Amino acid sequence: MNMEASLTARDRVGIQDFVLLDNYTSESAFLDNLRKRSHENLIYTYIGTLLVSVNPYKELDIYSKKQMDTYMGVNFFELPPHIYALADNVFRTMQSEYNNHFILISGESGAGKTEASKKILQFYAVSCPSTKLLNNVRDRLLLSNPVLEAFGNAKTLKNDNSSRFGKYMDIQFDHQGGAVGGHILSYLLEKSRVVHQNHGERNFHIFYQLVEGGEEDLLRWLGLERNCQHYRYLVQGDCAKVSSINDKSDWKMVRKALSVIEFSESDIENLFAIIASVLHLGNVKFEADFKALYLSSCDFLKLFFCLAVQLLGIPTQVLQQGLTHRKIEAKTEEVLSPFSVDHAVYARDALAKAIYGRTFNWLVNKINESLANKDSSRKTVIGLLDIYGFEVFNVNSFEQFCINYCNEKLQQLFIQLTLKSEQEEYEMEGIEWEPVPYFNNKIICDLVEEKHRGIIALLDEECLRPGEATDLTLLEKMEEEIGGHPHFVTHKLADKKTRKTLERGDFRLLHYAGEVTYCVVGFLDKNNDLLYRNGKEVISFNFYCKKQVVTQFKSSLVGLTEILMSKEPWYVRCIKPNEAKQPGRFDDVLVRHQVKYLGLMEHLRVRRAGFAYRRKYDIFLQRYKPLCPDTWPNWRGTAAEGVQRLIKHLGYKPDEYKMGRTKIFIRHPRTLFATEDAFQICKHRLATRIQAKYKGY
Ligand code: AD9
Ligand code: MG
Repeated sequence: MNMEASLTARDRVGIQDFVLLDNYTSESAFLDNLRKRSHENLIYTYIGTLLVSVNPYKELDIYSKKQMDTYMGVNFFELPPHIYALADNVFRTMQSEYNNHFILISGESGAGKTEASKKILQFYAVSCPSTKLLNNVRDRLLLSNPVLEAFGNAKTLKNDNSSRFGKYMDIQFDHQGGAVGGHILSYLLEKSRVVHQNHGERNFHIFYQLVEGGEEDLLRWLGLERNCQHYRYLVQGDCAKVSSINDKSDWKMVRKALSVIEFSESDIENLFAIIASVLHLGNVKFEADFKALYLSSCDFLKLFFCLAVQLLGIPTQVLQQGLTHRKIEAKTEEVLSPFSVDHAVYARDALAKAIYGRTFNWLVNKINESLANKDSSRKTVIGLLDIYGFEVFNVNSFEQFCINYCNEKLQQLFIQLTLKSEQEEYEMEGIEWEPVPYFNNKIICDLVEEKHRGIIALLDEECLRPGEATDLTLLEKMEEEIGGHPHFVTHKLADKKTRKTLERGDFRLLHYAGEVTYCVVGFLDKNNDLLYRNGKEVISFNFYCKKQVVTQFKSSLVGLTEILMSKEPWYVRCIKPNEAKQPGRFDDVLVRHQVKYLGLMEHLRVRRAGFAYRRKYDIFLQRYKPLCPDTWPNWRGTAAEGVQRLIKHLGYKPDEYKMGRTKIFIRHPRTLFATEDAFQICKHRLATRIQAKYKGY
């Protein structure tokens, strides 16, 4: 190709790796490259080994089996960037180094995280060596997705298939690289959606799938009408039908998936009966007369009671009482006091949420049982993290607070692992280094989670003052304790101009990804997640030693961070090109904002100035020593000297590497790939020679 032609091609499709960008400190140049590529449907671009992915909002013909084969076992930078290249690279590193990895997929709501995680899983399912036995595991791993999405995803204003729970999935591999098992951890499901949806949003997909797709017999048995409009819990968002979603065919998929994952027919029946009972429960009405509260009699109620007796083993009378009366413990006796209608509605909704939440956990456990690997020999794992993305709506509540806090934590982990520790490592290893400044969001994480005076601590404290505390006293407490914090503002604290944008019951956080105004109404209640006492008895939960929701969530995120920190990280950063969910539209302002807060420019600078690969001297020497007659078969000096001798023999140029205190640092992956290729050839030769030698025996 002549120079001119290649320039034109580069002009048109941009470059594949931002590290090679001439003007690598310019945000506009970065954006230009992303825009060019995305207009050519080239949605993937690297920053070294990090993958940037721009949501195309249309099906692209790049995920075929043929494409998978193309990427399988090929060095990372030899082919155009692809999520399969990343998946393959992770897999091969795991195989050669026999250690554990995780892929952190991040980006805001609708950016393409869940799709990316599915592509990775599909790649492993197809590309890993398989036997008949493993095929089983493979199918289950793949089919766990539609089931969990049916029960844990929903249409929101941001995304027609928005994840409303966090998911971390370990895929376990044996020595030969076969996928032999898996394990899923789920994080804080947005249960409030079961009883309430904002305008333009839906309940969890499964409800609509059941009503639209459920077989006649099944619906009859469950007493359901084939009409979503009949169910209060399905119509609050006023958009039961969504053009991008086919509930009928999704239902078939879920049914099939459930049987492959080894749910028995009775498990499946019970599962749908519970879903139906939630719908019936939602239609229960209450009427008050002077002294008492009654359940308005209707068919739904009978059906709900009938299912409750069958499934949950709760006698009708207990349930009826639980929904209408509070039990008050006096000194020696218990007294029943009737609810107001509002209280009764609250108790009903709380019960529905609890039933659904329990069912979701049960589902995850069942899936885990089916994915569990029975063989106890040591495995290596690749973890996939796909959580709900950062989101900002017109009105943001407790749920957004938890989701955005979770994203804040993951951003902190990313900073910790890439920008911070990378630079600290150069310093520790004595490698000359010009520090790259970056925004550390620790200040926001602390604001939320600091002991005693962080928002979570204050929220919990208020939850422990029942009867006295309200959402507004929480707001006052926050104003008192953290009023001066640069990332926190309320109506009272704001200057004149900002005040106009805040209501009295609002507080605003300046997150790493932008400002979010939260309405404090409902915070205490949702954090308490209470069932009235009778309600608790009704589904015999062991609720009494329970921690508040957000504190539980905080500790589960600490647990997650520990799991991740023990593994080698890889990153996919997803970008949402426009708010309209449309193909071919690249909104510069929106994308620039994401490039900024995802820390991509800083990451690029560190990559540009830094080293793509590093290994401890002894590990490097152990692997590559056959490549040099001085180090093979045994090297008697120090590992560092051995490595020095080895790379001299291999002809490494001085600017291609640096020798640190304990590790060798290699600037470009291609240097290492060349060494690895030489090693593979050498290994092959050695094996042939050994075979020839022993042939006569
Ligand atoms: V959320 O935080 O769960 O609300 P995600 O998970 O980041 O969000 P998701 O993967 O669900 O977003 O993508 C949103 C939609 O974009 C999908 O339903 C697809 O319609 C579309 N999408 C995303 N990635 C791709 C892709 N690689 N190819 C085609 C895509 N369409
Ligand atoms: Mg998602």
